[in-house]
Amino acid sequence: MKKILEKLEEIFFGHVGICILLLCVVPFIFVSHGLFREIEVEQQPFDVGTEDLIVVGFSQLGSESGWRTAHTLSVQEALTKDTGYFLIFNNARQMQENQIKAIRSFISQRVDYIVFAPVIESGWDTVLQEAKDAGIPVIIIDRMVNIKDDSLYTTWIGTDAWEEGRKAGRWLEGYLREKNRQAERINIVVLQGTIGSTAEIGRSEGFEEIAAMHENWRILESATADFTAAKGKEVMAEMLCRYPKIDVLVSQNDDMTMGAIEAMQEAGVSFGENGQVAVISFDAIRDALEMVDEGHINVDIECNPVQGSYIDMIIQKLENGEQVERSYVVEENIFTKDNVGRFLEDRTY
Ligand code: GZL
Ligand code: ZN
Repeated sequence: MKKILEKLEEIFFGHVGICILLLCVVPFIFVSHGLFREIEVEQQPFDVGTEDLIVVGFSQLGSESGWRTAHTLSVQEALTKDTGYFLIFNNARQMQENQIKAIRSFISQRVDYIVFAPVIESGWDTVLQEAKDAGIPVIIIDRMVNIKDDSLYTTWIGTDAWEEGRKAGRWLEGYLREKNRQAERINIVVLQGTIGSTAEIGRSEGFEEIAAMHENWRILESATADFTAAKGKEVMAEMLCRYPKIDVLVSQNDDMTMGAIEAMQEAGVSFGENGQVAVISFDAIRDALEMVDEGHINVDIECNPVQGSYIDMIIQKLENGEQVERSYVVEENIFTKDNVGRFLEDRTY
């Protein structure tokens, strides 16, 4: 948008020419040239040119989990009119085609930056090439893309999903040592997130890397529950029917863990600190940390959703013509009953 205004400024001198043009002619030109194509993207009709705001199109992958809600909030709180931004937000409801449509609409609206959290890693080469051809920088956030030409995005902000998976494996090693069960056969089931998403790939591979060092660990089954509580309950209920003895549940986000806990309660299977099934979860959202504190979840591997401020810092650098890193990995913790208490009170998400 800013680029069009600068162009118009070149053609007509003085503000009057612009105002007259904007008020009566420009909308017609845009509509007749299809620049404002009808799109199912939730967008506020942004006030063209009255303030010098940086227009950012944000394609969020969904609203599937408590973590995602916190992630969206952190972006919306960082990119406000007060901080100099006009944010166009789209929720893709965990469907890649909705994200591609949203990115295309941002391109046709000539936003200044595109920010997006890719639902899965594959399938982005074409639309990111279109953004590059339009000269719009792309900032990837949270999950990662798997593309041929890495120049199609400017930078990535996120978390180390592989390290999160390894942390889960290392915690289990310590837990079994403590219980003197290192040599016992350990039956493990895994609730995976969206298959092909960075979080699922990293957490699966990271945990399996540690599990491969213990031939007495048996991963009975890994199945996706798409990061939602409802699917988590459904898949866990099936696993409880299929496997008479489950020693460990590895659930790749807290929402699926909450669903799985309901399934275990309904099946009369004990879990958590003194239960039959040790529960390993990921995300560390507040509700789950309370369950760590109560001993219902043994350990929660944090994935930090507070990433919005990184976008603001990066865009400011780019606006000033400064170099930015190729990636920004946010800090994260691991919570057990021993340390969760001191984090609970001021946990905002
Ligand atoms: C992790 C993020 C995952 C969370 C889930 O980086 O992509 O997506 O772990 C969310 O809660 O659905
Ligand atoms: Zn409780």
